[in-house]
Amino acid sequence: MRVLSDMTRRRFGLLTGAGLVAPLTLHAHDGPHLVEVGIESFAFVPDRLEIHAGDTVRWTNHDIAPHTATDKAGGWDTGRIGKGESVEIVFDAAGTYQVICRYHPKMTAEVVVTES
Ligand SMILES: [Cu+2]
Repeated sequence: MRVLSDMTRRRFGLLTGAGLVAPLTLHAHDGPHLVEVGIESFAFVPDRLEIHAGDTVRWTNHDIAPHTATDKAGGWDTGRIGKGESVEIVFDAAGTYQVICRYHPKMTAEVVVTES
């Protein structure tokens, strides 16, 4: 079992640096990327990501209802994301992560993290 604090970093609010938005497909690896996932109409958009270890995913909730992005296996969790809020997760470890919303378990996504 991975310890949450080792696995993830949570950052609320604005980024402290300029972030580049990565394409949502596999890319030549040229450093850590920031990948955006929207949560809208009770769905993760996109609902499948392919990223590299070290990349960050920023989950932004566009719904009125609060949501979470939660590793089904329990390794990481954004916690509650309110309307208009974002939470970032840094994926330090390779693996395939099944993602759900704790409040709405039918909301699913998959994050595939390959070695950087
Ligand atoms: Cu939800």
